Amino acid sequence: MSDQHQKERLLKVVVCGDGASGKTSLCLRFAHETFDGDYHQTLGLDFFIRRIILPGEVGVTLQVWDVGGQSIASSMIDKYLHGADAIIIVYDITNTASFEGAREWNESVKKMLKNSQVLPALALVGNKIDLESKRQVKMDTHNRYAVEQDMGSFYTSARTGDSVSLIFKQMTAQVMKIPMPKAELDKEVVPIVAEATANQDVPKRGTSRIPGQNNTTVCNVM
Ligand SMILES: Nc1nc2c(ncn2[C@@H]2O[C@H](COP(=O)(O)OP(=O)(O)O)[C@@H](O)[C@H]2O)c(=O)[nH]1
Ligand SMILES: [Mg+2]
Repeated sequence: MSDQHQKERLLKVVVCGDGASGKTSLCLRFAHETFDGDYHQTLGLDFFIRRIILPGEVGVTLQVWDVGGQSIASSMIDKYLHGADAIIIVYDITNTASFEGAREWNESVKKMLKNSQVLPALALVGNKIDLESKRQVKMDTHNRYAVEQDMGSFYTSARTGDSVSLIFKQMTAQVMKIPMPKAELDKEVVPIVAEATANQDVPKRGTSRIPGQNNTTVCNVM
């Protein structure tokens, strides 16, 4: 039941992983519904903000911290991670080294948080699934690592937008301990289909979804 007087929550979500894995693109897709095919290295830190509505009309504002890939070696990293409610570790499925980078990020994050009283929710994100034909990191490798490390597991494309808002909704629901109906989550998940690499046009978002089922009254991203 919704509580009219419930205070609106502000959550801190930190997005990290190796450079060029698609962190900024995922943040831009989530916060502004845009995609930029050019690479602009993130120096230090960027911020994005977006409000989402979870089941029960619970409004949550997400402050997303987009951490530059080189920050893993920076003395600022523990400050960036401090107080995070959720940490999203991104790698590029077409780049094995970036998966190794994701493991290193996870180990660093866990080391830094070992004395924290409340542990943030953790997620492993394999990005660039629109480039399925160039995949280097096996799904089995990803899945086993996510289970072993007790991380949420996602496959996304910042280019097409597939499953991007799913990460943020599901992680927020986990932090807020709000059950997400399976039917709602299923609407966000798009089957992984290889795309012809000759076509460089950005595919229309959601073209593989069932027509008329993109919008939800239960869980909206605003
Ligand atoms: N094909 C494809 N390219 C992507 C995707 N996400 C990011 N990119 C591209 O990968 C490069 C690095 O992305 P960026 O978001 O800057 O990576 P970051 O360094 O992790 O922030 C850019 O050229 C993006 O356009 C994706 O899902 N699919
Ligand atoms: Mg970046």
